[in-house]
Amino acid sequence: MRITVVQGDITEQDVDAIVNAANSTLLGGGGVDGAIHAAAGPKLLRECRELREAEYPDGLPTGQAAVTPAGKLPADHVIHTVGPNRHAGQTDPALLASCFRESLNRAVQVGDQTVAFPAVGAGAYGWDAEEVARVARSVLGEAHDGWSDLDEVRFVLHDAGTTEVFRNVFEYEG
Ligand code: AR6
Repeated sequence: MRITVVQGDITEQDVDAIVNAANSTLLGGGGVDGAIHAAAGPKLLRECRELREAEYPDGLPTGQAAVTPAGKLPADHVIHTVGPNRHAGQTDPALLASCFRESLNRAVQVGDQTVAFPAVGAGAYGWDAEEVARVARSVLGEAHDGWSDLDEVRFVLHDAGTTEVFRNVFEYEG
């Protein structure tokens, strides 16, 4: 599995799946979630509503991940995951690790081989970008069924500062 770090807009990535830093409603929001829904068009919101009604009537729990088609995006799927909200007292990094792990498990389940992640948790939910990068790196060091089928995990960071933080953690610290 190749791990790459790029600066850019995750909605433009030509990968099999992009991960959305969603909230438990699955009905959209600000940040990367808003950008993904805006670029994907109303079909994505319809898919999210159906998923919510069929499988998560009480909302997608923190640390879990669920897949929908990607509407107008170049990707095939959007994998929605809900990071822990530090501002709501969810400060356990194990929940953040679970977001990365479960997103990759979902990708493998639907046969996706290239997956792009944003800095889940590093915006509205209040996590330090370096901690997010370290948690992600640690999860990628785990071995799970099917993960060897993944070709590329790409971290797509919106701003130069966060990109630098991820580059340092992944490229210089291994
Ligand atoms: N491409 C890549 N990264 C982006 C993009 C983009 N187009 N837009 C923003 N980011 P956030 P969270 C970065 O707040 O902290 C939403 O309202 C951004 O700079 O999107 O997990 C949800 O609905 C930051 O580094 O996600 C939830 O309610 C990173 O994406 C809540 O925010 C994550 O920031 C989730 O908060």
